[in-house]
Amino acid sequence: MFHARSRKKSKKIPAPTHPRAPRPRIKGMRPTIAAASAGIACAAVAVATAQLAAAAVAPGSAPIAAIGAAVVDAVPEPVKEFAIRTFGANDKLVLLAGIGAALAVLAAATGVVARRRLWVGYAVLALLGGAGAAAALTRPAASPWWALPSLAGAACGAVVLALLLRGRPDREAEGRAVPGRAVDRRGVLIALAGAGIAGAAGWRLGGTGDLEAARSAVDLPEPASVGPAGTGLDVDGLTPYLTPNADFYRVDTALVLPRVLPEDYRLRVFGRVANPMELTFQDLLDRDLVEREITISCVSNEVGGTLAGNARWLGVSLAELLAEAGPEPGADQVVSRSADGWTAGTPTAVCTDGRDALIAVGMNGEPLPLEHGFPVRMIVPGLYGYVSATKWLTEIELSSFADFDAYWVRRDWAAEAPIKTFSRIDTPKPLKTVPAGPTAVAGVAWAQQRGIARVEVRVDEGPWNDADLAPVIGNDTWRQWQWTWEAEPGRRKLEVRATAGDGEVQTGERVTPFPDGATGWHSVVLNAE
Ligand SMILES: Nc1nc2c(c(=O)[nH]1)N[C@H]1C(S)=C(S)[C@@H](COP(=O)(O)O)O[C@H]1N2
Ligand SMILES: [Mo]
Repeated sequence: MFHARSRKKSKKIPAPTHPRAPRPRIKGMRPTIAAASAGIACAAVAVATAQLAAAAVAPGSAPIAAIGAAVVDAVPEPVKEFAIRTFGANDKLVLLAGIGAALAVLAAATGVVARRRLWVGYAVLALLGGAGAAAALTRPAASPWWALPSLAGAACGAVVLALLLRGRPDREAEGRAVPGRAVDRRGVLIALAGAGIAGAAGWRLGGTGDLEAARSAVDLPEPASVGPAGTGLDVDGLTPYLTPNADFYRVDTALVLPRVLPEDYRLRVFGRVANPMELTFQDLLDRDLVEREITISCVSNEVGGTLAGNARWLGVSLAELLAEAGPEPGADQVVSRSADGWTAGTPTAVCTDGRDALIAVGMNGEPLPLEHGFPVRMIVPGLYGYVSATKWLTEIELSSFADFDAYWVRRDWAAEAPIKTFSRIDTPKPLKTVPAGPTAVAGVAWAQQRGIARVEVRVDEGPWNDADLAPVIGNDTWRQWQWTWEAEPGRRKLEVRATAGDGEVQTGERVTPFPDGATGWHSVVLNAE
């Protein structure tokens, strides 16, 4: 009551302006800014201490990572597609930055309110700490310890809040007409500095240094069986035949890289099998390894998109492993699970039909990069990644399609998803101006398992022209193509289509990636002059 009255009064009777004051101050602005920065400092301390605690528990247990992961799992399909389309490979960064920004705004507002009603500050901290802990505990890989970082962060934030907004609500303390607690401004700076140090330490300790070291220490054995090596065409602007690891597309739901050290690694093969098995990383390396060139691609790839890559994968035959485990009749689904609880479901028949389905440990002559599943992932030629290419693989459970829906199937993507015939123009680029006359048109095409038999290009919906194809080593890799175009001046449209090894001509009907992969011919519009 007293505050309310005094505020009203202050509106009616403006404080006298000192004659020498350079400019009138907006009343209450400075204490408000101080309070907002106190709120941000509290949040920074809370997040930083949580990050530090998470370095000891698991990086995924940090509140921002956990809430982000929960958001990733919960967002409706159209939002996810929009995010991938708009932000591409930066979608994870955008999400984390968004959460950080929302938190900063909330913290500033809370600081302002808490100057007068301290309990609101504690309540918000308790709510956020609880939300972080709940999000962490519901992560598939969580242990009860995963609640700790959020709770520790909230507790530290509360202590800092009490220290920064010390004393009784007191308008005299500000010498202004706006009531509220005095903000310890020096304390705000100290808290921000402390948060910076704790956050940096947490970042470093929770970083990937030990994983990188473990990866460097892996000595991959020579393969017992080496597949043929493809060669590429040499055209400027054409996607290289083998994708370097550093350029390989990355798609997964992991905001924080799952940490799996080779010495701790176990692959469990269980479920509806006669002989459940458990293999260490060394057990895998000790088996006969095969090396094969296989192109993998993502179901979210749009017409003309780049969510595909071709690598030499080194690994254990999945079919051999399954033969030893002995799937029971009716166990028609191989459920693969990652260290962070993501799942894919692959038809057992596909895994055992003689194709090079692999439990992979190597990629282009190196241990798997951390982002591509270190130390062990699955690769199954012919199926989109979400139903076959589990990274950070730790479990293979024999089940049935009737009994289990994997991660994306629960989100209404198709349960079975063979790769659709795809072709793309890499060069020339859209909207480019090219000189009239002979122009190299080139790109890649793929239809894993069936192979690419033919690629055709047409100009302005004229007749189709056969492109030259790179030599082929098998049906599981993409095939580069090139065609020399006698460009005539004007605005031109180039289109490409492929024919798979089984005679199927790529359809021109445009459909979106959801629910089982995009179709349609890729076209490029440009100017010739
Ligand atoms: N653990 C895990 N594995 C995963 C995914 C994932 O989200 N989590 N995404 C899959 C999808 S959708 C694709 S397309 C491929 C991509 O593999 P890459 O990132 O090595 O290119 O990984 C698959 N394996
Ligand atoms: Mo994917």
